[in-house]
Amino acid sequence: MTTDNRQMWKELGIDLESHDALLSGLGPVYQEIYLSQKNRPEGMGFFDFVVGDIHGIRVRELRQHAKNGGKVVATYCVFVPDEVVLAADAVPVGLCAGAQFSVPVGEEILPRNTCALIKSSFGFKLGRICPYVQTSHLIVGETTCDGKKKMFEILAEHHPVYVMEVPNKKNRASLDLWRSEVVDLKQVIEKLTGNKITTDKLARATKLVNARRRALQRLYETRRASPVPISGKDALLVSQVSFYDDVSRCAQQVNALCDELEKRVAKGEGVFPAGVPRILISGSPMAIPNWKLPHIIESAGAAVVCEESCIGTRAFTNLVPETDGTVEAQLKAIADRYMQIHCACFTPNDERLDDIVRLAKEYRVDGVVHYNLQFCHTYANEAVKVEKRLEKEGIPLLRIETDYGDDTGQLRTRIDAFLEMIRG
Ligand code: BJ8
Repeated sequence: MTTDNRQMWKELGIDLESHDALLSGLGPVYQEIYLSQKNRPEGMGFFDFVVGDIHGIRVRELRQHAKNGGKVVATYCVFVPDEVVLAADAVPVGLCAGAQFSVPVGEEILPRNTCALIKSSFGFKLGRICPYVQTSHLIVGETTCDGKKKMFEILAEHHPVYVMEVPNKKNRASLDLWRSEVVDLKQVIEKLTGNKITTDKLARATKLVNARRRALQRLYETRRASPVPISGKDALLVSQVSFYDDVSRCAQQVNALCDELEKRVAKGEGVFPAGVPRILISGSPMAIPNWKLPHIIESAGAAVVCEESCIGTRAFTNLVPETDGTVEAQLKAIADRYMQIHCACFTPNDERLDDIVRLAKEYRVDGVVHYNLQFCHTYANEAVKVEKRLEKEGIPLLRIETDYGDDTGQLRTRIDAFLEMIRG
């Protein structure tokens, strides 16, 4: 850690003592979970480097952008359209929300029976531990679940917050509401930045974000192979980094990694022996640095080959049509693409069940692990329908409910039993 970084964190109002504790805990965990893996693709070097300096270089870039008069817009959900932010020359950044470290800080104010993702993200701001949130000029929240939308009210006492209304149904009226929310966001971002969003700028931003989506789609394509050329943990890390790295650099690095992975696939090389159980994880998102579940699954001798999750397929499935129409037509195309995200906040949400079954088949999985953050009621209740549907399809399912705490022993026992059942 450089003196420069410390000076920057100080200027950002970071609580240096807590922050030191956070970073000193992260290093050994990363070593154990990531760097100890065998036969990793060389292209993961970039992502190791990014995590190795997680609160350094990228924060510095954002600060430089701010010093040049630019704005940084922070988000917690894949419903907030990056295209609109980028089109106003602002930088979108997905905030960390996956650390146990900040949960107790969040619990000082929020009820304990709130999901860990909400408590962790709130705790990062309250405890002044996250330089990304400190660098941001605005947090754009959403009304996806009750816990989040009420947390944003409290967060607004500590940081500028704007909340988009995400509807709960997928009918015509909901689509109209969501389209108008995207138009309103454009106005909010224009006001924040002082920059006008034009057709050209929106077209450029759309291309940029689509390029990142295409790169991630390509990455996931390689995971259909058997043996799989990259571990689930590494693929998850790539998805996590894509939320806060520069959009175009990230797409380039993911594509470089894919060049290597495609060669591996062509040669029949994998990170695990052929024939290990292939697992699809479905459910709540795993925000950085939440790596617990894939680590346990892969340590038990299986391969995670896909995530039906917002830090996974929901983030990149469906591109925004690259139309050259008016700003209104472009915003409509953007809004319509985002309404294809099958979050459990919708009712009904059968499209998600279809997605799980489709992905299970496409990735030739032997079983699905449904991952539910404790106190996340939407995913917990939807899991009942997931279970019924997978039973009908004859796909084995294990339902896990957990938080960011250390329940590794208990989870390992359940996963071992599930894999034993799969192996027959
Ligand atoms: S689009 S999944 S990123 S809302 S886990 S905070 S739902 S209680 S994160 Fe999500 Fe957007 Fe949906 Fe995706 Fe609430 Fe559940 Fe916590 Fe959640």
